[in-house]
Parts: sequence; structure tokens; C-alpha cells
Amino acid sequence: LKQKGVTIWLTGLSASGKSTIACALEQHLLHLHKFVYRLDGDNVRFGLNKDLGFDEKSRNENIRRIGEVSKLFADSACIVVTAFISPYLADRAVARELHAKAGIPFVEVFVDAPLHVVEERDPKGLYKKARAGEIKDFTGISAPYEAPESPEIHIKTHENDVTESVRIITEYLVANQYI
Ligand code: GGZ
Repeated sequence: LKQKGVTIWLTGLSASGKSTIACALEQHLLHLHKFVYRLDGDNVRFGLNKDLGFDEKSRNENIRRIGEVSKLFADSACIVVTAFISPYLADRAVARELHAKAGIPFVEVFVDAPLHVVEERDPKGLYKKARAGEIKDFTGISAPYEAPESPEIHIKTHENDVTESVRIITEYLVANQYI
């Protein structure tokens, strides 16, 4: 029997806290001597997916490729942590199905914060630009975000801090014997 990994799929609005949680979770798992790899905009959108923008078709393809790459990493027994908005239900369902077919667990984590909260955070000033019409197809403003209907884990980042979020995810992984 081959050891399988797991994909932990974070989804949520820009500035919801996906990257922060993904980094902290990766650090925590590394300290536990786990084989973990994080996929995010910095190592995917500037490389493999640098040909893609933010229109609906590009996002579909972005998430399709990330789903395939996650499955490959997890098939090598790696714990994969992905941090992409992944706004479309159907795209996340495709990634989930791909994992199911390969017998690899897929843990969807809804990194949830209300729009008014992320707009107040606006760490990169992107919401302001989107409101001003300087960025088109901006998620939550001029492009949709389809919230998960039954995620394995639901984290409210305006209520839970990073440490608490990492603890919730780790406890889920342990309870299901994924780590
Ligand atoms: C949403 C955008 C956009 C548009 C640039 N809409 O907060 P950030 O800056 O650092 O992370 C966001 C990132 C989103 O890329 P993803 O690959 O996660 O998106 S998706 O899963 O929908 O394909 C944001 C920045 O890119 N960004 N333009 N129009 N976010």
C-alpha cells in the first residue's frame, strides 16, 4: 500500500487571510517534520501560470492546473497547502473530483471574512483600485466569489486568529489520520 498525501485547499477573498494561514500551517507542519509544500500566487502565478490573467476562463484554467499539480504532489505523499481565491464552485469541484479519483484526501478550508472586513484591511490597496474601476474583474467587487456550501473546515478570520486557525486545521488532519 502506497502512502498518500493530502491536499489542504484554502479558498476565500483577497485579504481574507489565506496566505497568512497557509504560511503558518506550513511552518507548523515543518516543525512536526512533515513533508509539506505550499502553492500560492508567488510560486504559481509567476511561473507555471504566468500566461493567465483574471477573467473567468483564465481563473478556470489557473485552478485546473493547480488542482492537477496538487494531486501530483500529494500523490508523492506530500502534504499540499494551496492558497488561491478559487472563486468558482465548479472549479473547486473539479479539483476535488481529481483527488477523489486518485484516492487522495481533499480538505477544503473556507477562509471566510465579510467583504467589508477585507475591504477595510485592503493591505495592497487593491479593493480601493477595484472600486475606482482601475482593476477590472476584481473578486467581490466586479467578479463573483462563490462560497463553499459544505467545506470540511470553515474558518472566520475576523473571529479566529492565525494560531487558532492552524490549530483547527491540524486537529482535523490528526482526527482523520491524514497526518
Ligand atoms: C482578484 C486579483 C485580481 C483580480 C490581481 N481579482 O490579495 P492578493 O492580490 O495578493 O491575491 C490576489 C491574487 C489572486 O490570485 P489567485 O490566483 O488566487 O486568483 S484565482 O484563484 O481567482 O485565480 C490579488 C491579486 O492576485 N489580484 N488581480 N482581478 N485578485
